[in-house]
Amino acid sequence: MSNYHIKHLEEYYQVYRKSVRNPEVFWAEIAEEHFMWRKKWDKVLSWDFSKPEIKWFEGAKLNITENCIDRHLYTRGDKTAILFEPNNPNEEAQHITYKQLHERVCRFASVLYEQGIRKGDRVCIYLPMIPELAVAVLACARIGAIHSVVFAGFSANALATRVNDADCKMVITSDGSYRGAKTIDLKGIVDEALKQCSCVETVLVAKRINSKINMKEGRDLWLQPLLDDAYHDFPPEEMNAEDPLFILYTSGSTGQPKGMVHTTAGYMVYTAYTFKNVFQYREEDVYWCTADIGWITGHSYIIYGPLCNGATTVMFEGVPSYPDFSRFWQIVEKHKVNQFYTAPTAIRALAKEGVSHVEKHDLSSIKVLGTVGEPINEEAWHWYDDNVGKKKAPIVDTWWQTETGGIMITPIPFATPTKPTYATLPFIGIQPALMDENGEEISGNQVDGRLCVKFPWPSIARTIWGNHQRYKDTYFSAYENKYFTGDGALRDEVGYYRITGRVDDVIIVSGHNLGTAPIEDTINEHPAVVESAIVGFPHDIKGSALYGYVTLKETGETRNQDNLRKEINQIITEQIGPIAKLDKIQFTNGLPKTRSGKIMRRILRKIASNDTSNLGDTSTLLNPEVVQEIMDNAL
Ligand code: 7RM
Repeated sequence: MSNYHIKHLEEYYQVYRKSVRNPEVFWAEIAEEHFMWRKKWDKVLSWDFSKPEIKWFEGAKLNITENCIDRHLYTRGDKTAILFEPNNPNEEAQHITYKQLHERVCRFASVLYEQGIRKGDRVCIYLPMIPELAVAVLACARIGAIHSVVFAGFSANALATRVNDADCKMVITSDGSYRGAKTIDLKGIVDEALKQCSCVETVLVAKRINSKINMKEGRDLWLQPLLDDAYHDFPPEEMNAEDPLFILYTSGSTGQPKGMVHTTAGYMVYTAYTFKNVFQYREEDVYWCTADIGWITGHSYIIYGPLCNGATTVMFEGVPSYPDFSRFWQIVEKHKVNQFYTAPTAIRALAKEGVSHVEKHDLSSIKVLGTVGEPINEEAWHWYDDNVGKKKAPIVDTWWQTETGGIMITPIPFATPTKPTYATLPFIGIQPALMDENGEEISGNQVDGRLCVKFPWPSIARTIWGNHQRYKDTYFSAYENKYFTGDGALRDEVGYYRITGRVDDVIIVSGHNLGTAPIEDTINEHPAVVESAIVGFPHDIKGSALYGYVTLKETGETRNQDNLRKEINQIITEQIGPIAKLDKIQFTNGLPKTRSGKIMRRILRKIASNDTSNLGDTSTLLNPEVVQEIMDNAL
């Protein structure tokens, strides 16, 4: 029996028990046998959820890129590491071997070094899904700089907030990006953002769309000539186990996004181990995760987890709908993809277009299907199972978070029997708990509650950049001595988990987590607006869409309401990004509030979802009269 590669349900239970009974012995064994260390650890784990402080493999020294690249050079140097599929299907795919990746990462690391970047410096990466993005991430890791990837769909304002929060010295971007038939002026967005950032000294610009852009003298440099002149070998910096590897921002329920900090050794061990088992990756397989590297799924399961296992990982630049809705399946056929990992929102969008697109292509290479990002509804699950997996490929519904670094609750394909809409069982080493309203853990099965985790796992985020107090308040204060996920879940009769969704004020739109607070703040900047509240409502394709209740300064506002709606969505687009636009905007004379002044979102959610038969307890409402008015005018 190998603890590293689990193949049967019996094995899962055995290894799981071992991992829970003696976590330190278990994780030390995994770490020892499957990774390269410059120096071994002195202590496997120390933790205290009340501070909170969590350390794994303390005293160890390593570099994650040595594990992701260098160690494969002799055994699989000519194997494709990254398989790049461009936006335009007529542009040739690129097969970047482990040897080539090594050289590209070394050259990029040399450039960073030449430009004054040192261990511990923060580098913001704002790039489309092109090879330079993966190379830049790995180059930072190689020299020990902390990367902060910002999804290239975010607006200038959102970018500026993140650059400033992490105090980044450098931004890496491109002249532009392709998105289906459109191009996006990324460099223009960076220029706009950097008007608000004084910390950035250098901007490296990759060429992608060959557009004419403005290069700011003394700050902006074209990347390619620097790479051409750079040294092709760069020794990996020796990092401590708990040195930060990256910061990745996730939206919170109030204001500022949270810069989740992930550290080196534990993150590496856990993402590699989960990747191997959750996707049952075998040496000759081609693995494809459709996420963007701007999200945690891309960090852990396009870059670090796959490369640590010497896998071939596909990087797709485009969108599922270009040139038409068969693109995903055309790519699966073309590259003979064996593991395919995507989000429910993509599955629903594709299902809506009918099965003809799927049927045109040979998908027989597919062995495992994955889903992540939000609860998958039963209909989408079956569509995926029937039409993509042809009922032969198990679906791994993987529940996890930016904060958890790696997959937490998931089936292990061919071992765990799947059940539609259930993420099923905790992964090895994960100890979930369901909590009731009184803060007590609920035991037994067929129960539901708030999902917590009782014991640390190697890839848990260690802090929020620059704000440890907020880290403590958000994740470790709701329940004593437990990590609180913010999600609700139920546990069925055999102990399978089904995640029911967020219990806080984050709404997941098309797989993107959007905090309601920053959107409301933005709307409230409009001169005609008094206040606003955003809630989610069910949407066929996006999973959830945004419904805004907006109170205007002058009741009986004489201006054209449709124009106002356009203006509101316009400022949202400018300040946050088009993903945060509201599908519905209802103008109100007031918002239902509790006596302590908190908007009762529960009621607004029910009205938005057209589910007003029972509004629940409204006795704490200060202004019950507005509820009727809002119901009467609901959209
Ligand atoms: C990986 C990722 C985290 C939130 C999480 C959940 C929701 C993610 C599932 C899911 C039901 C799933 N990170 N979520 N996966 N809900 N089933 N399989 O998505 O930080 O961006 O989002 O996403 O609410 O708390 S994330």
